[in-house]
Amino acid sequence: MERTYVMFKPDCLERGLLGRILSRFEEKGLRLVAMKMLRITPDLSRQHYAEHVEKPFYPSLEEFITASPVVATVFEGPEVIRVVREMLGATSGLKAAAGTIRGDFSSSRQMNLVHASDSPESAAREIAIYFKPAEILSWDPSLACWLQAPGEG
Ligand code: FUP
Repeated sequence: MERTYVMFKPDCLERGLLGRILSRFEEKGLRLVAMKMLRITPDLSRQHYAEHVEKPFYPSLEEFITASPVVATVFEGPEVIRVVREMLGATSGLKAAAGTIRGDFSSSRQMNLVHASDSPESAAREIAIYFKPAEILSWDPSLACWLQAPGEG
């Protein structure tokens, strides 16, 4: 069982797409184990995007990510890091395959609606930035037995 950090970015909230996009993860059977709404500050943005802070596009990225609230979540499931990245599609909405979230809803490289961790290391780092351990609620949905056969999870 893996966990991944998934963040619904300001464009997702501004465009009223939070419910529709969150539904895709629920419909897939991924387990929501943490959720909060917050406003990203410039400090938090530099922490989240540490690997991009020196890149030329960073100032514009910071302006975008701090412009409106985000919804921070953690999802749990087998291979969930890869599964969510595949559901999102390529970084740019212009390149993302039709049927993916970005392919269906975004036409931008920056305004690509949702962030998701790209490796177990970044998932651990990002979850720790946004959530205290006590804010992550492990639970067993009653329907779990109809989403996967015994031993598959
Ligand atoms: P991803 O892993 O798909 O979130 O994408 P990256 O880590 O490569 O980029 C982080 C964020 O920077 C992306 F959400 C989009 C943004 N970005 C730009 O705004 N301009 C660029 O040239 C590249 C990335």
